[in-house]
Amino acid sequence: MLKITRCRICKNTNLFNFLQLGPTPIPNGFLDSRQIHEAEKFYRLDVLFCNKCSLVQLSQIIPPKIMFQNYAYIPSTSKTMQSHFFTLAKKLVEKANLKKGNLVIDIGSNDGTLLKYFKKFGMEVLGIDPSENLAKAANHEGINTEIAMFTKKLAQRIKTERRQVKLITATNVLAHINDLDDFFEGIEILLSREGIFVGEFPYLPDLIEKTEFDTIYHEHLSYFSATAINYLLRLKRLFFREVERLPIHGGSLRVTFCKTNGKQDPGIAKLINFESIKGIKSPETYIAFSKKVSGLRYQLTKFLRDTRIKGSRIVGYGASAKGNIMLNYCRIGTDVLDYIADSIPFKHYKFTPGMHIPIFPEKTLYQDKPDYILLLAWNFADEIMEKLKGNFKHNYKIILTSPSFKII
Ligand code: JHZ
Repeated sequence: MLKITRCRICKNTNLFNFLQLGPTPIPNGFLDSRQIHEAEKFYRLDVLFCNKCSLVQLSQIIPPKIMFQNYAYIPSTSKTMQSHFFTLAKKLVEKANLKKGNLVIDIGSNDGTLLKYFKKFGMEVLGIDPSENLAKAANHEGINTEIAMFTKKLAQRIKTERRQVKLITATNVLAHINDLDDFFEGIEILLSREGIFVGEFPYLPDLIEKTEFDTIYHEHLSYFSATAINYLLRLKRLFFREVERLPIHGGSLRVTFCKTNGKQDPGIAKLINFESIKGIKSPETYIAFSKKVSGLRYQLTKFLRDTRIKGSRIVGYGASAKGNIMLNYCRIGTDVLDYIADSIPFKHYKFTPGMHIPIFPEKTLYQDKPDYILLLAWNFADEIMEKLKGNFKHNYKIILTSPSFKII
């Protein structure tokens, strides 16, 4: 396990360790009935703040081979992600002035959900993703995918074999990159002069505002603000062209970078100013956040314990990575949740890492009629509650932890 000694963006060595989520298993590491009896690896989750460039980052780095070998995040399983990616593809075809047959590259392409839409719009596509299981599925669906991490070296090979491209996308992957210098040198090599790079990632001020500490996990090495991104780009030969806040994943930021210094979106300066007012550059903000996290744990665990003592039954919904952070940090096990219902067959009849809660198909829930449902995939709250309303004819309550702790 690698421990960082300096900031990933500005190389500052004076980093403030403001939150320790404790020893935690890799949150996408679902276990089968044999593995729950085997020794499990736990890794520290300490969160550092850099007072020079404001990047928030993990202190430890787990080798990608361990993290992504059997990656369990599959965006195509949610309508929310599908419509998000359709809208994004439609918007970018126009914005990047793409013509039929133009090549679009998606870094961290996962199961190819985004690229499928670009293909529908007549583009040639290439995905890059280190997860063998997902890349194989994408190739099977006709989405040409390289099983690799994106590096400067890979960018050089693609440029030689093909050509530079007008559009490179990277959604929910920038936070996963350890060597940002190598990554952006690769972008500079691969992006054509008039090309655009569009990235999306969870937005740090939303994470703080809504106490979304469960989105802090081993694969998310960095937690970006526009301030930190701006600092990073000033060190690169790329220009910060546009910014857009999005509701997806509890609040994300969409950024557009270019190679030429054109007209900058005034929203960038406004957002950096907003972040300064919200205290994104001051350590006190992170000390207060850390206290909010402990407070949320107390509120949730007290409610769950009191509810169980009254004899009510509680189950989880959405076996997500963030859900496993919540369960491990709050020590919520089968003494509280009978099981977790989930829509992804790959997770059915497996167990969650660390707390070993069984995962069953959604239909179990509809037959079982529990009193309370702890929503562990709150990033899809609307979609999930819509589905529950359609399938549940008895009265139950939902326990939400984000944007705040509440029972609905
Ligand atoms: P899931 C994701 O994390 C992916 P995660 C990633 N780690 C990231 O960067 C952050 O967001 C931002 C289930 N579900 O994987 C399916 C239902 O059961 O999207 C999933 O198992 N019924 C790259 O892992 C889980 O919920 C439903 O109707 O926290 C969602 O977890 C729906 C819609 C989902 O989030």
